Amino acid sequence: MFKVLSIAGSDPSGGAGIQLDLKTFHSLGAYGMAIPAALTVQNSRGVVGVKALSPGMLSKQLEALLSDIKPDAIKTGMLLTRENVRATAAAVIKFGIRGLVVDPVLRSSSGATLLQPAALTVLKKYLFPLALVITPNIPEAETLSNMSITSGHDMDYAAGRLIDMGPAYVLIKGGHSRGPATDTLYGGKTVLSFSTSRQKGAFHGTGCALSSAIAVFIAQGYPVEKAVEKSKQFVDRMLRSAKRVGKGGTKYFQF
Ligand code: PXL
Repeated sequence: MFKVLSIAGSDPSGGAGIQLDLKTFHSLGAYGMAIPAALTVQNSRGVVGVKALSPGMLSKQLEALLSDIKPDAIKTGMLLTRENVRATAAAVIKFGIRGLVVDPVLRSSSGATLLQPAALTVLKKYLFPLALVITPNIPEAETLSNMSITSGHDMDYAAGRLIDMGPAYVLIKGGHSRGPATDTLYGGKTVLSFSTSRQKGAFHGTGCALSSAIAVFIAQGYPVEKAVEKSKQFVDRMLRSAKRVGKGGTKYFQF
């Protein structure tokens, strides 16, 4: 049995955050655990409020859990505050977690802040060096590398800057640009591109599902290149069967 932990935000509508992460872990055959680093107030129309778990509570929960049930991989998502980023990094070091997948979630599609600007530096300085893979989308990669990305060359350059921050691999998700949905993996022997055809519509939780799937396949022992390939196939399958669940326009994954 492979055990995977999500440290991320709660999305009560079930379409993103720890709720979606747990569904993803379960559907891929892993034993799922989750700590909500923050709560969101949201429905299918978007995020209207956020509140962080206190860093003391996060540290206590990490200590209680990791000293008892060691996960084979951890995925982080919405951490919201600098203190929560630090608490997460400290626990990863203390418990020697090697399969760390960091989804550097900065904003929701509806524009809500999911990582406070004051947390950006600690994310880059303390959490990225511990990560096996980080999975920014293009707007996130731009913010994190402090440059705009308008060409393939820009993306390569930004990826170089991100790799210099210490993660073993960087997966830049191109889903927000036009054309086929191409994700590019840096850090291995060669740069690898993974393309799937673009599905019509707006989707909720795609990044959460991808990083959670990568964590499951890492836990199962796949090399990062294969874990990413399998995760991309999984997300593509989920996109094809996604449906609207509420009154908002975005489609949610159906398991
Ligand atoms: O998809 C980014 C994201 C991550 N985590 C939580 C969210 C969202 C977007 O709304 O609510 C908890």
